[in-house]
Amino acid sequence: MASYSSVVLLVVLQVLAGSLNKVTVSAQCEGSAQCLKDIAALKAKVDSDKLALIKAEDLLSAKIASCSFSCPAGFTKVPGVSKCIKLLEGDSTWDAAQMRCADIQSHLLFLDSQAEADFVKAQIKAKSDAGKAPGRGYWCGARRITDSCASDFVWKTATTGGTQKPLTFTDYAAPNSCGAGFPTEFCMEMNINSAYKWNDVPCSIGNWPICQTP
Ligand SMILES: [Ca+2]
Repeated sequence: MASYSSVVLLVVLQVLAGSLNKVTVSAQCEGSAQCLKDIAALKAKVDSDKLALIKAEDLLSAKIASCSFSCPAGFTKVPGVSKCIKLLEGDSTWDAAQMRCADIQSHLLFLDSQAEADFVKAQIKAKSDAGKAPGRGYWCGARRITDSCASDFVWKTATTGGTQKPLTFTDYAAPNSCGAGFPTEFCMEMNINSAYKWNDVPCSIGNWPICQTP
C-alpha cells in the first residue's frame, strides 16, 4: 500500500505535470502562425455570421411591416410597397384635387418607380374599360417647384408648403410642351393620349385626382 507521503508526492507531480502541459500549449498557441490564422478565420466567420443575422433581421422586419400593412377602406394597395391609392371621380384643378385628397387624409399620387406607374396605369385602364369616363386625364402630385417652365418638377402635397420630394424616376410623354405658346404648363397629368405617361398642363384645367396614403 502506498504511504501517505507517496500519495502526496504523486498528486504534486500530477499537478506540476498539468501546469507544464498548459504552459506548453499556451506557448505553442501564442507563438503559432497556424493558431493566429485559425483565430483570424474564426473572427471572420463571427463577423460574417453577424452580418447574415442583421440581414435576416432586416428581411424579417420588412416582411412583418408588409404583412401587417393595410389600406384604409376604399383605397387599393400598390403591390410591393406600403402605399395605397384611390382614384376619385369628377374634375378638379390641381389645387382643388389636393384638397379633395386631403379631405380623405391623403395627397395627390407620388410615383417612385416604373412598376408603380405601370400599376396605376392598369388601374386607370380598368376604370376606363369599365365605362367610367374613358379617356380622362388624371392628376398626380408632380408640379414644378415654381410657376416657371424653366423650373423642375417635384412631388408636392401642396402648391406652397407641404411636403416636397424629388422625382426618383420619370415617365414623361414626349415632348412636354411648357414654353412658347404653352407658358403655364406647371402641373403633371396622366393622359390617355400619351398612354398615361406624364404630360405637363396648366394647373387650372379639370382632371380627376389620384390620391395616395400615406
Ligand atoms: Ca404638355
